[in-house]
Amino acid sequence: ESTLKQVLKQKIEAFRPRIQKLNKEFGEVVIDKVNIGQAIGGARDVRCLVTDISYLDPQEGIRFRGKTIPETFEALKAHVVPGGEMPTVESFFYFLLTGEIPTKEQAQEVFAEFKKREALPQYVIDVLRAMPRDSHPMAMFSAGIVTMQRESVFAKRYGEGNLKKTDMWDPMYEDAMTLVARLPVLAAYIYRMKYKGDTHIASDASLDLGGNFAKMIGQVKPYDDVARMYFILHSDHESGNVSAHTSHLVASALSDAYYSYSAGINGLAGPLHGLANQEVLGWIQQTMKKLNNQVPSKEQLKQFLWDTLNSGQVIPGYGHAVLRKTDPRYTAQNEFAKKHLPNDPLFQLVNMIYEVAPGVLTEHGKTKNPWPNVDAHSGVIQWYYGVREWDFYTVLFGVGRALGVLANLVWDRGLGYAIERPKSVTTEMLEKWAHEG
Ligand code: AMX
Repeated sequence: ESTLKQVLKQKIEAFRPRIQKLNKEFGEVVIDKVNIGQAIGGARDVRCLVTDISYLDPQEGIRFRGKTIPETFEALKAHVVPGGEMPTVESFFYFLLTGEIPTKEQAQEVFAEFKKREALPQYVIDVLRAMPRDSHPMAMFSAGIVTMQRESVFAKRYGEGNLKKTDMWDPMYEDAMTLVARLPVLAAYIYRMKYKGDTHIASDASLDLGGNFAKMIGQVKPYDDVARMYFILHSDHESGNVSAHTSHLVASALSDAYYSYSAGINGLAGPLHGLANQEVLGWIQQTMKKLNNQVPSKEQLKQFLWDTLNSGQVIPGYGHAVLRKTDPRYTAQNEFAKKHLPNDPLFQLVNMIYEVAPGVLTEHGKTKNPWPNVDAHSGVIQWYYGVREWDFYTVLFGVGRALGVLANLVWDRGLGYAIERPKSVTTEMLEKWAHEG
């Protein structure tokens, strides 16, 4: 059994009494209340989910296991691939799952585990190939994932009828490891099938998950670091966002990781969530086109922003349901771009939008957060390195998001979280309560 699994077992068992005690002895302690606006408005800010994998502070942004993004990269310094600047996804996943920085040997074990599991079964390829070639890559990605459900160790063990609740995390871990290992291979297959003349590049047994993904889609250095950075930055954003929450909700019915993450991917595919990064690039390109590919002046840009808002559209990549400042995931990408593509015209435009859009959005007066989120930046870096099929950008998000979601699902089973079942009320009831004040 792998060290990671042993460490997890210890950690989960040591943690479980904390949840049991809270639930048994303090279950009645009130931590929030819900108003009509929240019931109508997407449960915004209602505190009713628990996770220890990451926490999103409205001002400061995400912390993974208590560490900010720069602190996370610093802590994983020993796992930077030689000649590169980003740590391996393998070391990061160990950290997300356990909260501990792995040793070189522990990260190497994760690497070896992924290698053992990564091969994409032929039947998945057959299903992808049977889909109309113009299907959105997110539809293919989701279908590919759910197709592999037949291999779920969790579903099999559950079906045998003697799986104890406290042991459920074990087969969930097995499924999570297989899924994380296979997702880059699945994503690369879709990419090459759809956009690169159906020519494919074999997986390289010597390369880490990020480096291997770069190679399989046909990229060279430093794109391997772009892949690692993307997957890490997009991994987790606490539990209430659509992709994480959907996966958690589905898994709460004891559906396995394949069913759950496929559902999460379907949520990520929405334009208000993960699809925003594709929309950002579309919006930027449109803007450039209108000016014969010249970088606009600030005045022109201001006008484009207003035109977008006045036509009833949102400015993609700006605003956030929780964040109230610039997303540190935006900042991390901005720093990478400053170093590697400082003169790229699209990058310059992204920076100019950052100077102009917050003012326009503030004047517009609707959004609670006029600052950019992760999606305002991601597409531009991809475009620069030649990944120009922007339909595909959300799939990259989905490969990364799996790390956080699946780490959460393992812990959900470990801590025995219940099936989700919030209560609904009728509009008549709301009106009655509104009337009564
Ligand atoms: N442009 C224009 N209007 C915006 C806006 C933006 N970028 N962001 C929010 N608003 C509007 C909302 O549409 C809403 O208008 P309404 O009252 O007419 O419905 C109003 O401002 C209040 O919204 P909010 O409380 O600030 O945001 P929210 O929590 O309801 O929604 C989000 C958050 C991200 C969906 C929203 O900011 C948005 O649509 N942004 C653009 C799309 C985007 O970038 N999504 C990616 C988010 C990150 C991710 O998940 N990948």
